[in-house]
Amino acid sequence: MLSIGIVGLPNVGKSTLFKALTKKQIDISNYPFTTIDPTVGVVAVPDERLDILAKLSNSKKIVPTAIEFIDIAGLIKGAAEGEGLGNKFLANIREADAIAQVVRVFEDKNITHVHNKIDPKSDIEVIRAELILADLQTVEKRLEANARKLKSGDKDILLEQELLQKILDNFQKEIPVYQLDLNDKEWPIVDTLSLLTSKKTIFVFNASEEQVKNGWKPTPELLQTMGPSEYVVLSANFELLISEAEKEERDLYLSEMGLTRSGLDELIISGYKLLNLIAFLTTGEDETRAWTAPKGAFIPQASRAIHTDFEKLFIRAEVVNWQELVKAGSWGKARENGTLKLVGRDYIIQEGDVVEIKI
Ligand SMILES: Nc1nc2c(ncn2[C@@H]2O[C@H](COP(=O)(O)OP(=O)(O)OP(=O)(O)O)[C@@H](O)[C@H]2O)c(=O)[nH]1
Ligand SMILES: [Mg+2]
Repeated sequence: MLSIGIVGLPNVGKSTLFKALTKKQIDISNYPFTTIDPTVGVVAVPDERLDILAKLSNSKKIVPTAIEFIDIAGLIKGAAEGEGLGNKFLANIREADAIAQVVRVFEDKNITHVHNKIDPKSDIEVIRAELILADLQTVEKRLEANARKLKSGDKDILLEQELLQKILDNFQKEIPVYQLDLNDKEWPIVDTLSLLTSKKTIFVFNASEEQVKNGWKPTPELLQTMGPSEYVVLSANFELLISEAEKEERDLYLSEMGLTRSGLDELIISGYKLLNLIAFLTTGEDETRAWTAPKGAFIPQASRAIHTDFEKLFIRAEVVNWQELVKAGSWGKARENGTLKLVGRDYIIQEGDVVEIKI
């Protein structure tokens, strides 16, 4: 399951955001391997296609894909050195696929800001410095371990040492790994290090309702500090409020704010985009379900999401775009009108494909 670790300074609204997210918590029983931990929440990925397809197939249940969010305590200067238990908290997000960094932009005299000043740029830089410091230790350890092996003259180790040195040089300039332009040989090495700064980052600007209504946006200078990443602007308090409201009430609140969907939905969708993921679907009487695959994946690889053996056992699949299936009205009619296709192992799965895998 896709997982996203929430980081940020203390008191910026991380737990408020997390609480709002987990209010959307789905029936965990559909995900038997999820650890039940108060700081880990499994959240359904909003997908209106599921309801439409479920109606068409008369499905007994709907299973959306899910994202796991991990809430950790606020990071402060020195977190990487163990200040404020930072080290322990950072370890909780080492395995996450991405990071959501909550940045405070709302003003509120009653809520202390650790630096007594609302300054998103500086906040981003402080967190970045802490993540870099934590990674620095990892990279230095690997460099040392490799140095001992280097005597054997192994080419792979040599390549790795060069890469590690490049990462260190960039750390000196406060540049996180996700901003580096690395090649296809280098990224797999980076992956073995589980670095915090190699994870793609979504910035979540926690604004007041007023700021959201007025269309608050990061300045060009702030955008530059963030580097290539996704961002969303939301009010964590407002998101918590509407996550507790009934649907009609929620729609009313949203339209009053001039929004078409909630900031949380926006965040989840950004996560998919950031990580280059697509959703494909299966539908039948038992269930209509969404699955996640990397963009550009061949269908056997994508079908691993359904069952790990499917990649090996895959023979062929029937595939139809979900809208075509709805237009046709049934699987059989889509086959007749030619929108449903029989594909082999070389088919690249597309967003919104409805599939039936033959093994
Ligand atoms: N005015 C305002 N207050 C907010 C907003 N979001 C969070 N807060 C308040 O800020 C305080 C801290 O919020 P938390 O969500 O606990 O912050 P946190 O980032 O999890 O803090 P730590 O866990 O200590 O690092 C709470 O009193 C929240 O009610 C917001 O959008 N507007
Ligand atoms: Mg918290």
